[in-house]
Amino acid sequence: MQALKVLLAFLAMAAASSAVARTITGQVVGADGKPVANAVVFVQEPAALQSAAASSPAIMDQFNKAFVPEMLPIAAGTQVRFPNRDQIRHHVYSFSRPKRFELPLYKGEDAPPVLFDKPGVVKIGCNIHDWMSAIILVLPNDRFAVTQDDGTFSLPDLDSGQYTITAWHAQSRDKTEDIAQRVAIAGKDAQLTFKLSLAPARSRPATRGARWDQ
Ligand SMILES: [Cu+2]
Repeated sequence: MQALKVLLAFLAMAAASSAVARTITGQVVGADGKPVANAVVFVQEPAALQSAAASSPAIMDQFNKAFVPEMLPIAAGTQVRFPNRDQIRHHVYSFSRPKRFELPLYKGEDAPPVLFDKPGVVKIGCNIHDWMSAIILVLPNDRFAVTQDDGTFSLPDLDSGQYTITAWHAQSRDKTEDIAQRVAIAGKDAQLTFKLSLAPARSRPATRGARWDQ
């Protein structure tokens, strides 16, 4: 009888804890141990996590002949708008495998939104201004976080279960699957640290804003 009581108490506890969503916090650091900002930490598996209801489109502006932001993480199935806030025309395109598209020369809000339905790295460019570049990181689901200046991140709202979590950065030499970590969430928050090997940042060409390209 005593054993049954203990078992019932344990089951009640397990049920209560599984109903509470948990958070994974942690930090992304470089090979030198210094914090890495603007890394994206995301749930790789299970890929088919329930995402929140389809939200409004994400935005990648063009302003002063640059994409803003230069790195945009989104969940697969999200539409992105590319409003042009310059007084000149841009011609936005990508040749990347997860999404090939082209928005021929346009101004203002004239370009239709683009649907990104496959996970992966989509490099964005402008046909007119070679130095304009950005990345849209299409993730398997909406459980992702971007690291702060101190390299920390917080992935909230995770139910109990097994997850594969990984980290990506525009300059990372590591494949996301090689640095992925398995985590069991069982009624407690979890902590993770990712170490990335970063390539040096590419410097911007000095031609930015030159008259001849208008
Ligand atoms: Cu342009």
